[in-house]
Amino acid sequence: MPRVSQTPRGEETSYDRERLGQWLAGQARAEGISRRRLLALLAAASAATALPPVPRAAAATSTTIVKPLPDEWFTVRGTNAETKWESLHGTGYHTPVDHFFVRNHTSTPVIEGAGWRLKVWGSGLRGAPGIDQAVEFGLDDLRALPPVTHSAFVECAGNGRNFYTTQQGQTVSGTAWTLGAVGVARWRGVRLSQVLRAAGLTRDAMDVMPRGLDDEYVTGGVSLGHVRRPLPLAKALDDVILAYEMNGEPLPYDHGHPVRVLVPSWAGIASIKWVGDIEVSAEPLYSPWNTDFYRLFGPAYPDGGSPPLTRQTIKSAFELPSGAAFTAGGTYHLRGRSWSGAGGIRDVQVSTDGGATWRPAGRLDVPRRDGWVRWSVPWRPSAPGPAELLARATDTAGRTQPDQAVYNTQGYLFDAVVRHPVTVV
Ligand SMILES: Nc1nc2c(c(=O)[nH]1)N[C@H]1C(S)=C(S)[C@@H](COP(=O)(O)O)O[C@H]1N2
Ligand SMILES: [Mo]
Repeated sequence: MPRVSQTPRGEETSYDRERLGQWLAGQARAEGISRRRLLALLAAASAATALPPVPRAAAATSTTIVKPLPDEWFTVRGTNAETKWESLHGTGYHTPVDHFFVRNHTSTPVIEGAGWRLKVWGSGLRGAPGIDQAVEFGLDDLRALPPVTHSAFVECAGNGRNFYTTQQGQTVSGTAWTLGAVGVARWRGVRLSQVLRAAGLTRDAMDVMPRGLDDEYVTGGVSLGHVRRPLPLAKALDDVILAYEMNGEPLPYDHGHPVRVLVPSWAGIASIKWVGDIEVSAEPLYSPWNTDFYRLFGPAYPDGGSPPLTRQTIKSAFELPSGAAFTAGGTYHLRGRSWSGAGGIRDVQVSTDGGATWRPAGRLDVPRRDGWVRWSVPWRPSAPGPAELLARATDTAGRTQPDQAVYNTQGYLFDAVVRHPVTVV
């Protein structure tokens, strides 16, 4: 019997339990993953040891990114490029496209808009078309639909991962980002809901899985296929955009040209770049990106890991390099930004004495969901020597950055207050 299986936000756990139940009952499909593998992953007693190692990207001097990556703006980490926070000083609310971090599993494909087609298919559509009978949309078809514009961050779930190690002494796998795997842009495109409805969405639909046109991701000699991650229908119909513009320009190659998915407030992996097809399924879908990756594994989490990650956590960053130098007796305006996946930022406290005393930073922006707040605080360092700057944000949902982030093996969702070292001379 047809059934609407939408899960409101905030109920991801029950959503996950339901889809796992369906999967075990043989109703779900998990292309590229064996049932045994999934069972081991989801039900085994020691999830952390069952995890395959996530390769650390080798240090690379050449990259697979199209745009220039000047040293002043980026730290290159394997196939990825992290924005240097000090390079955002003096830029506006939106991260300039040429400063925006890039997270590529493989490399940026150069795909022209003219020949590009989006294929929408699956058992959740009228007539249950296979990929060969997919409903197709060209870029002009999307542009003919009413446009929407939304400012939102894209942030890698592993942003801040390096601090699990440097600040908490823990070993985690994955790219050793500091805080620069985040940017806020003004995205323009069409609502995914509109495209899904035009494609013949039915009440049976449950999961929506966009897939990228970049190369298949190969790790440990095994191809995991094209980058893809299912979204629950409720989120897909809520605020997800198929974006073709970023900060008023056509989407750049590195950020998904001609069209990317933009999933506001969720982990960056949800925002599939270079989208080529979208499967709409009446059964729960699995990919490595909602099973092996982008779940929390570790002593604080259930066997088999947490439900798939959804919203991002809360963070703050100073627009300063690590080890920035200040002159004793000088007056400075320390600037930074704070953001959260759970709401706007309503308060930021700053300490310039390693956490002994705190004072409120002046907010330069109103709290905005899916965005960040820029802030500023005056500082007059007195004594020469090393110092630590700290910023602690609170969001409109009442979350405050803790002193310690809860460990997970892959170092996702770091939310603790970061101790930013500087020197007073
Ligand atoms: N097709 C495809 N989409 C992708 C990725 C990818 O490698 N391939 N990386 C994801 C991850 S992990 C992140 S954090 C964001 C990064 O978006 P950006 O490179 O535009 O900053 O894209 C996501 N979408
Ligand atoms: Mo990411």
